[in-house]
Amino acid sequence: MNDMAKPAGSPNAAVESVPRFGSDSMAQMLRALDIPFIALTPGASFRGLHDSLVNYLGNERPELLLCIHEENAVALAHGYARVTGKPLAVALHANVGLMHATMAIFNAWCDRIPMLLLGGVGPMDAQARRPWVDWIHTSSDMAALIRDYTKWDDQPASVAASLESILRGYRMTTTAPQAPVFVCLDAGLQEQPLANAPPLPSLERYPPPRVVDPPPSAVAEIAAALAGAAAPLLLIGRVANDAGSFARRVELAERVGARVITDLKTAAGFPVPHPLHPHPAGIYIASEAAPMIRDADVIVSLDWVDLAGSLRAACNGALPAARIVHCSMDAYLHRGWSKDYQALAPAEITLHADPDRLVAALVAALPEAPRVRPATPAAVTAPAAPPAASAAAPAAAPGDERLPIADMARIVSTALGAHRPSYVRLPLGWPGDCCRFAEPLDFIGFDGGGGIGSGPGMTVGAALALRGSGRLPVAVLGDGDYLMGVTALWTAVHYRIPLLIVVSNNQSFFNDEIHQERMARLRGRPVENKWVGLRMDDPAIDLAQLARGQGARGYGPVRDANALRAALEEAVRDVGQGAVGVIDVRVAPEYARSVSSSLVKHLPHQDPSGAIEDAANPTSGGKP
Ligand SMILES: Cc1ncc(C[n+]2csc(CCOP(=O)(O)OP(=O)(O)O)c2C)c(N)n1
Ligand SMILES: [Mg+2]
Repeated sequence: MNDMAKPAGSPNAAVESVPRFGSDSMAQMLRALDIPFIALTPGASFRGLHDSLVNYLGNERPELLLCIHEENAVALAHGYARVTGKPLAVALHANVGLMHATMAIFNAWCDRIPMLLLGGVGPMDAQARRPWVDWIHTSSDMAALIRDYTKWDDQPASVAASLESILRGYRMTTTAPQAPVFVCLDAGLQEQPLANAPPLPSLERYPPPRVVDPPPSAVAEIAAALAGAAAPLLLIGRVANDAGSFARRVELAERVGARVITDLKTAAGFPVPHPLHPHPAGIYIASEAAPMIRDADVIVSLDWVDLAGSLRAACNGALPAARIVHCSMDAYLHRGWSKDYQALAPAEITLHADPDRLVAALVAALPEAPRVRPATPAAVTAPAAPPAASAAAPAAAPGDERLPIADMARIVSTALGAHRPSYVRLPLGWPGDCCRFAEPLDFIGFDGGGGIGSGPGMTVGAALALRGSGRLPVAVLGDGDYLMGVTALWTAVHYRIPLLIVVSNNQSFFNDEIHQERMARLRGRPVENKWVGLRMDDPAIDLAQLARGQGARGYGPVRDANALRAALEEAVRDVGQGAVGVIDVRVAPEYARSVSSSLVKHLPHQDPSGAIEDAANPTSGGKP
């Protein structure tokens, strides 16, 4: 950490050199693994480890990142790994801290994110327990709370076994398919004095496993299928963020003339402005992109999230005619409790392999000269820059103006375009023409598990990873998401992590207004009641003030285009100088039609056909 970023009061490094307690050795193991940060909300069940990190390692590598809520601590690690592909550690207090963290762990699990979760527990020796509190904060199988959505867990019974567990957990979480792991450290072992510390396992003797390449026979078969295809299609899902892998995907698409679809559940994996990527990414398959699936003769899924659901949605419930290749290691994580593995995907060729290794192997196997590209689809002729915001604001009472969400999106995209924005999060309803991601990290992905409240924490983690990169970390968050995780801002301010949050503030958990409207329509009940129990008004919450209260800069509420432009200009300048900025933008409660219809069509029993068109959304009718 550089001095500018270091808050006052940080202890000096390397206070002692010989481990004297169990947790000194555990901390040393974390440093050996080169884990840069450990996010935490404090708790006595890991007071031994906490002391070792501060007073034995000197609060460096790993450095403590204090979070106000465990959910934010885990979300921070999630955002960090989204950018770097690398795990952070998170320390979680016995029973209650882990309970607070569960939703964020579920999000990270669904998103296949590496992270090393360290719990405190006990002392497991009941004779050593303090009255009351050590008993309510001890459980006999703490990991049971999260076992169904972690890759592995352990509760080692000696200091030496704890070191082995931490190492094993680290290797497992960083091995594909990645997911969080949990090592629960007995408070008694952490605080155990050591006459002779057990030796740290040597990392050279326990290296990470070699990555397995896809079998050459399968590569040859897929390459031949692609080369002979008239209308090949690539579905790019969970893939790596590095520039080389990104460029190889472009190379592959160009060599075989394959069209490409990306989505907003995963990070930017292909340049959206490319002629072979004709339609903007969405959370669901957009109606314009669906014919590409129906018309394809070979489809290659690179770990596409919910392959079966996407294919069915595009084909009105049927399966596409294409021959399908599905390259994913995800099946190794599938369990019974959570159904996040989605419907069973049809695929003539299924490969349990790293999708980027498959792309590299295919590029090597295919002829170099690009094939004649298919005619440029009409949608590609859309302008490179997002269209200007509409001049006319919707009719509203004086003093209660609100921007259409599409206008907010276009103003934000235009204002930030020159500042190398890295979008950490975009809300439902963000128009496709504002998602023209051209490079890795232009967009970082979604939350994995659909758990609201992760936005602020993930943004802080991503911004930490991007600090010093020259990129502007930006998240456009719903007001509900912002409010649930708002105390993550303090962590960003405290550790000098610049970032910009734009709150798409419709003063509502608006997503559910669409559902309530749908229910009312289907049941012939008053649609005008759809907002009851969902609107956050009377009093309106001052979102900018909540930012200022934590030492961040707060702007707004802004209600019109000019005020938004002015706030963005000021915020970009402030964030460039190291600030955490939050702009409260009052937006009209509406989503783009395609998003609204995607949401309602997934209500059970109402649209068995999975048809993409939907008429029942007058709120957004007529809007793009
Ligand atoms: C923890 C959690 N609680 C409830 C939900 C259900 N839910 C899905 S979207 C949503 C509304 C989110 O509100 P906001 O962030 O303001 O976005 P908006 O829909 O208003 O654009 C809710 C409550 C959820 N996904 N996660
Ligand atoms: Mg909202």
